Amino acid sequence: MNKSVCAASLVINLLALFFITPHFIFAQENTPGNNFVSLKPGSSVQEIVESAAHVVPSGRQLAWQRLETIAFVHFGLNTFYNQEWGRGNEDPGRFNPTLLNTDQWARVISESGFKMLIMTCKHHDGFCLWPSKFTTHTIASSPWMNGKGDLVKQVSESCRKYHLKFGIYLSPWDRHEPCYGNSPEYNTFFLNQLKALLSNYGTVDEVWFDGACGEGTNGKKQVYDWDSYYTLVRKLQPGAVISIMGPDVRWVGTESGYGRETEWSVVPYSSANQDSIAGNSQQAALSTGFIPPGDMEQEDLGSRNIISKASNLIWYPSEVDVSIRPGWFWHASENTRVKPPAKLLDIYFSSVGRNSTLLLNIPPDSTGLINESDINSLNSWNKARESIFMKNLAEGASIKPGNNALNITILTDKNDLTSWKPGKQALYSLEMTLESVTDFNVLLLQESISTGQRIEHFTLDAWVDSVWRPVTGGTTVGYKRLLRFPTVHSGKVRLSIDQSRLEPELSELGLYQMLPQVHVNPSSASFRESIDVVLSCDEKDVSIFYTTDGSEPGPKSSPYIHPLEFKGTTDLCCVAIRKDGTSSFPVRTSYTQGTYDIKLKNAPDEKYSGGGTLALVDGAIGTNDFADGHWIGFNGTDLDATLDLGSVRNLHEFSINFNECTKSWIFRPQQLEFLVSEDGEKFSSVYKKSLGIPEKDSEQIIRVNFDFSCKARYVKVRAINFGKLPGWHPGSGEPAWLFSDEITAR
Ligand code: FUL
Ligand code: CA
Repeated sequence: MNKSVCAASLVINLLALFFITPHFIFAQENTPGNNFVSLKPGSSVQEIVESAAHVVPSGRQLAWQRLETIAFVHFGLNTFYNQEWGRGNEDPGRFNPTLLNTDQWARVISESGFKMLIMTCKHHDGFCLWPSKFTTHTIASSPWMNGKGDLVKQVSESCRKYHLKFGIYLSPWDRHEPCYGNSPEYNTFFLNQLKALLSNYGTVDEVWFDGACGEGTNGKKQVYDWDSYYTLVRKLQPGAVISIMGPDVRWVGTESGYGRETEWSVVPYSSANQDSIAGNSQQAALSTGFIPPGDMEQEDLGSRNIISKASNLIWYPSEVDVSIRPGWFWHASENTRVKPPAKLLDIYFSSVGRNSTLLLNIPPDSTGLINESDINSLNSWNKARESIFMKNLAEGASIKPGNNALNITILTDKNDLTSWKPGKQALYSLEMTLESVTDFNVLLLQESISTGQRIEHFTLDAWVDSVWRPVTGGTTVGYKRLLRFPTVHSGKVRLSIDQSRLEPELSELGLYQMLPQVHVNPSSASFRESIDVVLSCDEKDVSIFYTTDGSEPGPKSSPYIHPLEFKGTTDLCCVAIRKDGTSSFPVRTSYTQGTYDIKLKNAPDEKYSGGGTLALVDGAIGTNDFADGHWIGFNGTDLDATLDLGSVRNLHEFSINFNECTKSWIFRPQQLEFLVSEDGEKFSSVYKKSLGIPEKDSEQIIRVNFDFSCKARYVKVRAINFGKLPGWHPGSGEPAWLFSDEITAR
């Protein structure tokens, strides 16, 4: 996906969220729990904290939270136009998936552990994947199934077949519909579409209203009648949560896949009078200046400090939406950029493991199938989660007496509905002797949220070398908290709840071991004559296997014994396998024989020479520390490098890194260009972009990576220095530094 579009959607999402209406009235129904509380004016902090501890999810919110992982499916005309945001003038004639099979979608999604599928029935381009009666901009005008198909129907049926719940995404922003912007007329149009989707496709469990919103074809801004939309959803699908621009589920505030470490599901709603909101909610929202907790930059949305200033509190849990690819829609060029299983696992720990649900987007391709590359990544991700969470090492532990007669099985029965209360005291610690002395590096905790979210701080210690050593800890737990830490070898642990709003209620506790991890040193490099490569693993009882033919190694592949010596260009793939068969993720590296020659037009600064120009192609990547010896720095001048690959090769991927640290005067280049040539004389440009302007306190590595197929022997990289430091900078007017490392052309 085009970065500026992605950024734009984020900004629009944020902006849109500022105008969300506080719809207490919608939030409140659907018991069992009271998910809203109005605080008495003048309440003490203690009283507010206790009230917060009693706010609980509504029935639909609880059911939704327990799903944990949900798949998002972006599919539509954009898939055929190779774009992210259609303009609304696309030709339905282009919609023609020749192999479409929604059973394949549902099977892949359900086999990957997801519990619901949310379908983009209509995205911003206005194109409907069902034959809507209210517009001709639908699949009925497409060649697919001679215009007789109903994709929403097929998807909903496949979901039922594979035991997936079904959710709908219907974009309020419609760039095709001519009446968009004539507010009452479009609201009726939208309600008609919504009604059709909620009436004809069985049970709907989530309705996802996007925050992205802009002008329609006539340039007018639409005023959405959210109240009517919500009323209709409640009437026709009372079990469905309404998300993002809705009262039940909150957008976490980022599309990166990473939620907050401190994530409260109980957050303030503005100090508004409930009657007036019920009567006239839109105006009330605007006049009270209510700002919803949608902005990720606000790290803390519900701690004591925040709720103590609130007038109303609401159960409003967070959802982390992220795509398995750079874009939300499928693009052929992104088949090689599917997030690898290790990244998906990291996202899982940082979303589900941080008291959120994960909404992972898996966009089918233009043939109408989920692509092999996505399936492979999902399979390994799912296998990894299964093997990590298969054996809870806390199972069978004996509890130190005095802990309110806890039977550990309540916490290890994989059932979040059975739970344990330590008694009246809010602080307590739970000491457990494990069945055996063992290795672990993951802690799982679950609170019984049907009685509220209460834990504010916890720590885990382990008995190592006859003393208690701190292992990990955190703030919130909520529905689920997962923490990773360096491997501990111990047979006794102690969980302490150091701070809690009221007596906490734990439903699950687990200790697990991550997959083994292989380390490869050096990781990808170029060399002149030969190179030695060392493989290792942090665990003792594992064997390492490798291949050099591109295939994924298994226990029958070559075992690693000594450092490997490669004399020619080699692609290496290795895994570590435990005795019980648990395998690490495969690690792939490549070693290119160093016919590389690299010439720089401008000499780098002596202090930041990277130890020679080869530093730019040696496979050792510069870290966040610009002075780590890998980075090559230019003071006021440009990077102008020419690589000679030795012979003409087929190239398909290019990348380069820049270090930016504005406080140390290191700025990104203003412009970057890649050129290629077969003869070293005639170069043609394959990439040219300006890299934008940094934020004031930017400290980051900027990686530019793009795919382009060509034949070339020479690659020229030109990065134009940012120039004079800008007015706001203490060094204003002085020349900026440019720091670069690792150019790849593969
Ligand atoms: C955003 C949209 O603009 C994107 O295209 C995508 O649908 C994402 C889930 O939400 O706001
Ligand atoms: Ca339990």
